[in-house]
Amino acid sequence: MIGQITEDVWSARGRRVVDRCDTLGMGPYSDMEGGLFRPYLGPAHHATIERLTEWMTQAGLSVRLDGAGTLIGRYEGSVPNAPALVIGSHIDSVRDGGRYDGMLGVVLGIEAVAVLHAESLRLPYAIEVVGFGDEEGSRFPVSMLTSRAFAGTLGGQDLTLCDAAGVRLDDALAAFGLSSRSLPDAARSPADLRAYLEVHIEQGPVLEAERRSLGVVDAIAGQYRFQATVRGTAGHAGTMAMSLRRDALAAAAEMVLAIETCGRAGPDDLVATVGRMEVRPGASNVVPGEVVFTLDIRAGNDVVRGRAADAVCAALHQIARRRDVSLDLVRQQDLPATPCDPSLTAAMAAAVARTTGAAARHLVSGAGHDAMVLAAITPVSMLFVRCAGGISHHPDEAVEAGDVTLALRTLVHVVQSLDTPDCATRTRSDHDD
Ligand code: HGY
Ligand code: MN
Ligand code: MN
Repeated sequence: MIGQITEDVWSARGRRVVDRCDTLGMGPYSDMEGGLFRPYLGPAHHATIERLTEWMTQAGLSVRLDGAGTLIGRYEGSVPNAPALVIGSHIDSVRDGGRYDGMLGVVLGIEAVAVLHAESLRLPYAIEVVGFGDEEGSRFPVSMLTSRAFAGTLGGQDLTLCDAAGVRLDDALAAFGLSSRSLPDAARSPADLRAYLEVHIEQGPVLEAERRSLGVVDAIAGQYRFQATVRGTAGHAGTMAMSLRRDALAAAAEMVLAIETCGRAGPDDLVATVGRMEVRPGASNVVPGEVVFTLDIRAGNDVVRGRAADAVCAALHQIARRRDVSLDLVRQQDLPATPCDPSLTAAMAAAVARTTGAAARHLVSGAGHDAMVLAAITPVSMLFVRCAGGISHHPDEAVEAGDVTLALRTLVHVVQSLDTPDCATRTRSDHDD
């Protein structure tokens, strides 16, 4: 076990995690001026991998890039080829996003290994710190591409998927020095892995409202992604009589309100969102002929989510019929609600209690995470860190260094506690951090 580490050293390490996330929150680690946008396989992704490789190497990790572009740092254990403990999150971001969503879990994982490395401590299993390149789906229409490649659940991914600029996924992989043929090589065997731990900002208001630094995640809400295409008739804004119009945007607008009504009709954890809409031809003096919009439906319970999706689909088709427009509604993704592993979560909760002095707050995550994909091949647990105002997917996303320090101490504690056969039941109260 690690020796006595002073409060100052822990605080300095927590501070460094925050500073590193801040460093990566701007150019060249962002592909947008004046904010953060780090899409999968873009120049910022490449620059970020280079910087993370530098920090991983300093922390004693040997680094590689897998076939999907996931960065993997490995810290060998004392028992060769024992199943590895994986710690990680995603390094991509939404457009004009925050500096800590995803990246905090990767940089904090590196710092946890740096603590062990500084003590020349080797556990009886390897530790891998991973940075998934696409969790948000902010470039291509589907999300979790790289953790699904890692979990071997990518299936016959449509490599002809295009980003907004019309660049195909397989061409983007090639431009990054990867090949679509190498995607399957990223798949890991469940036998290789011991567990997956992800530290992530809460992206919600609960921990702040209850004045808590940390929380543990019992389950992650399931999510659907749809793409809706509404087609009417484009026409001259000055001469097309209102009574003759098949206005695709007016129909889509009514559909968005119907989606909101369905979302509000369910339990609090049911949410329905239209995040992006394209209006074509998009001229001020042309009645819109076609509208494409995204639809995101989530709930902690898959029955509730399924019923809500059915209600939304029925409502949208009814609006299309009444307005004599066509509606093409394609479900692009279905990520089931995912429980976290109970014994790992108990170990995480015990570590939170030890580092914070208070019983851990258990939460359901409304946000999706790579952990829901990794759960297909290994037990997963998530640790939430308070974020200011619960704000996320926004440049005002913020964390307190003190909370990050507590998260680091908790993670290091859990990592060490997993070497006991019954890690869930034994709290290692007699141990230094
Ligand atoms: O959409 C989500 O929940 C995650 O931020 N990708
Ligand atoms: Mn996100
Ligand atoms: Mn995230």
